[in-house]
Amino acid sequence: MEAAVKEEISVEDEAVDKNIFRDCNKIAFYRRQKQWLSKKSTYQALLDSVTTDEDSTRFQIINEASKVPLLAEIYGIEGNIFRLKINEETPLKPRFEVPDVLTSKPSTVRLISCSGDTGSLILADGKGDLKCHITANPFKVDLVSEEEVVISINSLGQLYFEHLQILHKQRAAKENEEETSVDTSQENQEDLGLWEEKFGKFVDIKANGPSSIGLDFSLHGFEHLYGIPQHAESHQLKNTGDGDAYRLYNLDVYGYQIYDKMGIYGSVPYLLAHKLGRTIGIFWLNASETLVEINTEPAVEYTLTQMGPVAAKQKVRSRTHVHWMSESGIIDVFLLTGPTPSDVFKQYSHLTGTQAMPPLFSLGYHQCRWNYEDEQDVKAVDAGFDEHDIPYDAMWLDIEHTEGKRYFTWDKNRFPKPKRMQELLRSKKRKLVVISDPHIKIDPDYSVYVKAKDQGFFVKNQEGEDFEGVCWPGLSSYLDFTNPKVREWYSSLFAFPVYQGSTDILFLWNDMNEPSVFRGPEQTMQKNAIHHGNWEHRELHNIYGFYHQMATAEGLIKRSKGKERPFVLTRSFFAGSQKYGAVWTGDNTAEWSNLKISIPMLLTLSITGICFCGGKMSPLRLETLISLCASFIQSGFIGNPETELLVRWYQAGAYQPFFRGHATMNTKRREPWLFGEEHTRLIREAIRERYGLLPYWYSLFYHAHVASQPVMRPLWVEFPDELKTFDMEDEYMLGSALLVHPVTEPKATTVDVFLPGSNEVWYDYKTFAHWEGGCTVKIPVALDTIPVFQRGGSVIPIKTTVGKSTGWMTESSYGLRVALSTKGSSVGELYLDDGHSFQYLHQKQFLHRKFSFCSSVLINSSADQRGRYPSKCVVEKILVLGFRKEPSSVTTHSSDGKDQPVAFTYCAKTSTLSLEKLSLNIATDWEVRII
Ligand code: NBV
Repeated sequence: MEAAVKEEISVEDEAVDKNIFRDCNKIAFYRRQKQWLSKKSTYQALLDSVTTDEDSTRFQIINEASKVPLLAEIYGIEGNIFRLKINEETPLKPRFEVPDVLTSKPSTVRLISCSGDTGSLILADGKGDLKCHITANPFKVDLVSEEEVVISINSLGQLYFEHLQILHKQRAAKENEEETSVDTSQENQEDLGLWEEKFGKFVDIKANGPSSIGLDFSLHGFEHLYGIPQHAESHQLKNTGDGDAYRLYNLDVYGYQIYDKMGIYGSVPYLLAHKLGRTIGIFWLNASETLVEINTEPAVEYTLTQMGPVAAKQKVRSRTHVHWMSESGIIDVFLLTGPTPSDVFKQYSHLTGTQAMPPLFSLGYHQCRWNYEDEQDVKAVDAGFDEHDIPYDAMWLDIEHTEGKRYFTWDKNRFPKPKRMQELLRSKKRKLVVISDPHIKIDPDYSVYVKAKDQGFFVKNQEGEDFEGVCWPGLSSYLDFTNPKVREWYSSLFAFPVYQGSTDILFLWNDMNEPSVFRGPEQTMQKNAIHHGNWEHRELHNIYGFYHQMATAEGLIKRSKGKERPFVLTRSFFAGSQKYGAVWTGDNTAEWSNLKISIPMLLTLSITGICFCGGKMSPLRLETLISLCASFIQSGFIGNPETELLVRWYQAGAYQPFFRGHATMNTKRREPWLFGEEHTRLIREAIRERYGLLPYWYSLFYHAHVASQPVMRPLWVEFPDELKTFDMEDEYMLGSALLVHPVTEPKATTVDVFLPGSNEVWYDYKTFAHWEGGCTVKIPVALDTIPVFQRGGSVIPIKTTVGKSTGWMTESSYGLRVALSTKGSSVGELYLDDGHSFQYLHQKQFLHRKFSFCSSVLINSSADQRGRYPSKCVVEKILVLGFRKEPSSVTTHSSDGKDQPVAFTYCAKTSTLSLEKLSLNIATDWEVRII
């Protein structure tokens, strides 16, 4: 069976077969909504039905044709957020409302109704300037700030709500009894897929009939929209044409096509819009298949000629219409009103949570392959890193490490003593990460299967039996992670005595959790499979992977009795997945274009809360290209472009939040030292640069964790007033201090780097050359160049020596890179804790320091007095960039009043002051005075 499964899924296939997947026109609810909307049937709010309580304001909405009442609820939520819910007032049975994504019941603020005229209602939150204007007929909601409409809801009349119905046959029978005729005109139109929808050989029988919903939002003055991952698309969302929409439907798309709006592994139904002076967000909380259309109407200027002799001009602002359509559930939408990008990030994480604080090791380099053959192989690769002086933190094992893809087991021949292997890694201060997929092999001798089956923990089919589908182990059943009991049980499987052969250095990787079902429709689960609570899979498809990662992360926390931070990488995700770990971008292709698109894809994930994200380096089909390149060399071509791609991928990866090398099965080995000495050196350099910057990375993650700010940031987030940055996606910021422009073109000799900000100054990270902001500079690049620039005004903490892994660097000294602003000042931070436990949270065992440079004095002071962490580490080096004149003396001044002179070197050519051999404890207050 296993061989058959491998044959079925050819891992060498070149391009994705798009016929396996549906486009909009093959999606029945899309066709239905389009057809119905063309009839322009309107909804009316019945404002005499308004009721208000502590939490919300409610009123009925009625469609002029169907007359079935809907109930609208408007909530004001703390932090300038509005929530609009629309559901059927009396549905035949409850409709699905997404649980577990909101971190808690959002704290509401009471909305006060101000006077509106008879056909309208105005709600205000009583504090700020925000108001909600509800117009009765046709129903429309305007969100107003400072007397200006920011967002209009349903101004295009695209509100759409399919009411749950009795199956028409039953209804006909019932109504026959009552001797009335039934209008079956709609039901007869097979292509509307009301009760049954065909796609290829698959038929989706819909027990609840059509249940789709839709609504439009007009964003006034906004032309730049971002978000709604996951698509292999540009960072700025594009307008969608006819029959085209961004699809949110989690799918296993091997070798996905780029610049395409088809849904891939994960979905975050959350979109941001930005214009000069304002950023907003729309979070559409729905876990069923969702489509998003985007349409920008540019600004227009009318000349009014009837105004008399002087022609008057009237300007109509540009606006972008966003049309959301979901297959099922209710309308539950949050409007995040900003006004700054940072406010929107806070508002979103107030709802869905912030990035989990990762264990420090997980920010290092990860070495993966499908598969490392056996213990001996692991040992050899591990030794290879030391031999070549390349740091790495975690070794990864793919599906072949198990006994026939039975997760939580070990192949006895390949890995006879998994604990011994882990002890070896532990002795090197490294970790092991193993894969655990959600499908469970149907095998009466496999205890995980038997226990899950006995307890009824699998997703069910229509007949009420366990759903069965084919995946890596052959015929499998799928755990129903939407059931809290299943999650609890699954998490208990990670307990050390239960997961035989596991130790506390073993962490997890969740793959195939879209879920991937090999012979299923679109390679996933039938929509009418049944989950806990009798919900159809269609209602919650997009949240399945979220729950898998949640259960895994909880398992790792539980096995440590609540003490240790988990690390779990997931392929599928939903809004809020950031609380459980990291995400990667799946099975990409080894082409330059794929390297290039990894940047916008990660930027999009980052601004939608998922800060811990990374691409896949040395992706699946690199092997093909490498063999090709060998023939190039033989036929006399100079250079080795394909190895060049590998190097560039490492260099880009070193500056992305999650940094892992991976390779597919049947490929030649691809460890960093297998491409000749020069390339080994370049890869070593890139990885070592990453390790040198770990204090900065870790501090950024802390900031993401406590203050919701993304680690990897599009330029527009840092420079929201600079129009030119709004569509930039070939460069980005790491925090607010580093600008990175990875080389993503073959044989590049220069890259054009835009350095934003008219009052900014930027320093080349390596040469210290500097430029004023607001210009594009041509930077010469060789194969060892990673174009990185430090922003004037920032202080970056680094490690001065790099060890074999993060574990070897705990005690090593710090350096501070002080880059002066045009005003000669700068600030920065360092966050530090034990790197693995929750003591930073429960016992406040952390150190948060602030560095500020002003009037030639650098001060190290506490940024958070609550934290304590005994660190003996010292600051050993300080580099001041942009220091205009050679100092006459430099002294350190400690908190006990002692002054000490410091030796320094000054380079007038680069305006760089360098202080070395310092011994200033990182944890105490001190000053460095430059005279
Ligand atoms: O588990 C095998 C692979 C894994 O290496 C890869 O990273 C995942 O994205 N997995 C997909 C399944 C195989 C896909 C062909």
